[in-house]
Formats: sequence, C-alpha cells, structure tokens
Amino acid sequence: MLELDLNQHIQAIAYQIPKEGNVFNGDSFFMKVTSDYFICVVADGLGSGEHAYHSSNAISQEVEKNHDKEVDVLIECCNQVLKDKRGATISILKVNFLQKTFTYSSVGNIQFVLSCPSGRFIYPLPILGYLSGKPQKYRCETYSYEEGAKFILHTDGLVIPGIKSLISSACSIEEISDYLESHAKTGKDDLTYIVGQLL
Ligand SMILES: [Mn+2]
Repeated sequence: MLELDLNQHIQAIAYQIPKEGNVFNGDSFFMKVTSDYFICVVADGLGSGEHAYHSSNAISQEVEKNHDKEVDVLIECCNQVLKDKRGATISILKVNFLQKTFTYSSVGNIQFVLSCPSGRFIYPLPILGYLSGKPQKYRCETYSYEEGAKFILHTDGLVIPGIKSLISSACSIEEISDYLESHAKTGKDDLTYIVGQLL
C-alpha cells in the first residue's frame, strides 16, 4: 500500500506491508497536509494480527479526528483510547510550515531521523515503553528545520543499515522510497514507513 501527500511545502510518501501471511497489519499510519501544517502518526500495535491492528488503528483514527490539536495533547488522547486494548508504540510528527518548525513526540521503538541540507541531523532520543492507557511520561520537542530537509519515520519491521546516509544523500524521496520498498520484502514483522521532504 502506497500513499502520497503533497503541497508546496511538503512531499511525503507512506508505504505499508503486513507481516508475511497476515491479512491484518498491526501497524497503522495517518498523514494529512493542510496549507499551514503537515501531521502524521505511525503506530505499531503490540504483537501482530487483529489485536495489534485494533490498537494501532485506534491511534490513527484519533489523530485523524483531532489533527488540528497540538502534539502533546494528541499523544495523551491516543493513550486514553488504548484503555482496554493491548497497546502500541507511537510517533507523532507535526510540521508548522510558516514557522519552519516541527514538533515530535514518541513512545517506543518507532524510529525518526531528519536530515537538513547543511548536514545537521535531528534524531530525537526515544522513550522506552508503549501506550496502553496507563499514566505515561512523554517527551515532546520542537525543532527548526531548513528548506530541503528530508525525514523518515519507520516501524521496527524496516531494518536497513545506513539509513542516515540514505536520507542525507542527494536522492529524491521517490528514489528513497523505491529503494526502501525494494528492500521491504514481507518478513517477520509488519512494516510501515513515511519518507518526506520539506520544501
Ligand atoms: Mn513491529
């Protein structure tokens, strides 16, 4: 499954494939572009199959319903909808085009890296754990970005050595996505990535 979203400020490609033999994908994502901001969420439901899907899908639906809210509010809303569900890891990214900043918050093993044309990398430190409706501490940080910055957000089903050199290369995001997709054969885990460029 491949999805493309773009305007004059961003181009983003999302790709998803379930674990080999599974119908349900335990990962979910949502992304949306408006004239002012881009928001995306990637969630990895604990385990795999239908129960994993119910947890991660609850997160993507919550962000879809409330995409205009701030990231710190959204992540707590997502925690609340996981009460009585198995749980999920999560990353939320929201980009403010006018301020040229982005806010990122994550719990668990979803990886994010952003590479600026100047050579600067932004690689927020992960918080261990997962959301399951229990009280949880979050880290929610805002960074500035340069035009041309590229980023990738991916679940642990994608295992690619040298992801930082790939994202900082001169390749377009279509080329990066083609490369990732060709390496993302169905395997031991569900897999989701979002690759994008801020313009
Ligand atoms: Mn996983």
